[in-house]
Formats: sequence, C-alpha cells, structure tokens
Amino acid sequence: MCVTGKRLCLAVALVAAALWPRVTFAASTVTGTVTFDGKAPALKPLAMDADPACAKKHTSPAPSEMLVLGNANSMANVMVYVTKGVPAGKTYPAPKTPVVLDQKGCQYVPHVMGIMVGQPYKILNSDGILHNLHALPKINSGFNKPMPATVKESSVTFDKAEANFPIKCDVHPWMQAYIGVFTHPFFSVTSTDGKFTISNLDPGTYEITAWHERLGTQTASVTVGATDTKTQNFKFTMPAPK
Ligand SMILES: [Cu+2]
Repeated sequence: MCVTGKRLCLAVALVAAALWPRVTFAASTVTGTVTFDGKAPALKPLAMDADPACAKKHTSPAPSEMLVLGNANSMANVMVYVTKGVPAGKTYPAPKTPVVLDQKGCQYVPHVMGIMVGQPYKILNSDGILHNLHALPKINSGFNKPMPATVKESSVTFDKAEANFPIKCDVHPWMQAYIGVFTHPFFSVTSTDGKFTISNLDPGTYEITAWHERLGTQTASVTVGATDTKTQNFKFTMPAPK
C-alpha cells in the first residue's frame, strides 16, 4: 500500500510502469519427442564373453546400446541442446550436485549424459572389478583412469564446452558412453520414451540440436516468448548406404 503521499506514490508507479516492459522472465520451455523413422535394425547384443566376470553379471545378453528404441520407435540417448541463441553475456553457474556415471554390469550408466563446465563428474564402480575409464575429448583434457576393484569412486571436472565426446573402457571394448559439456543448462537427454525438455529459456530464437551417436545431428529453430511452451520434435533415419 502506498501511504507516503500522492505525488511520491505516482512517481513510484510511473517508474515501475516504465521498468515493467524491460522485465523478462527466463520461463519458457522447449519440449518434444525424438523418433526413429524406418525399420529398426537388428543389432547384436553386447558380447561380454571375453570377461566372464562381466558375462555373469547378466542373466541374458545385454542388448546393444547403439540404437535404443521405445514404443512407436521413440529414441533414447539423444542429446538435445541449445547451440545458438543463449543471451550474450549471460552466465549460468554450474550446479554443485554431481553428474554421476556408474560402471555397472560392465556397462556405463547412463549411456549419454550432459554436464556443465565446472560441475563435478562423479564416477562410480559398482561392479567391483577392474575398469579403465578413458575419456577422449578434443577440446578438454583427456584422462585415462584405471579403476581397480578397490576404487569405488573418482571425480573430475571439465573446463571447456564440448559437445558429445566418447568415454571408453580399455579393458572392455564394448563399454562406451558419451558426454556433452555445456556453459549453460539448456540440454536434455532422451529416455526410452524419446522425450526431452529444455526449461528456463529467456525469450528469443534458439537453434536446438539433437545429436545421436550413430545417426548424426538435426537442428531446428525455435522462437519463444516470455512464458511459452513450444513443441519441437525430431526424426532420425538410417543414413543411405554409400
Ligand atoms: Cu570395463
């Protein structure tokens, strides 16, 4: 309630009105579903026989992770992220909560993940057997970390943005994961339902990229206002044989 005097109250109201249009809310969302268009290829399961300690962690062969589809060919493990349009000069603090990668059943869980520059990356070894974590970035510093049975946990950070480089295990050649490092929080990895959600966007026009380890990238331009929710779906196909 304004009780200081009519003139002052009017001045306050005018200033507030003048400022109002400049107030923007980073409250828009882009969401969608990623699907595979075509006949799903028959992929061989992961061959873990080379290490019986891995094979015996599974009651049936672990399916290939190269292309993971859900109902109606929805695609898992697609990294969807903003590649253009983040407001210039705006910075986003990295969460203190770590992104966690586990080595479980001689597989990386999750298979694809995103992280912010400087955010802790916690690596677990639930298997209790020797793994060797070998990160292969091109912009960040790589690392090659033996994780014997006794090492249950390790932690690293990445200091530069770099979308989607592989992490491999030198002991088990079928083990592969991918990580994207971002200077902003506008990324989302699809689950088996193919869905992604990128939230808290400022008003603007964004280039959104969807990346899959085998099927490449797709991009789309999406414009959002102050509090919009826009849907942008992506569809991947098998590349034509060369
Ligand atoms: Cu391994």
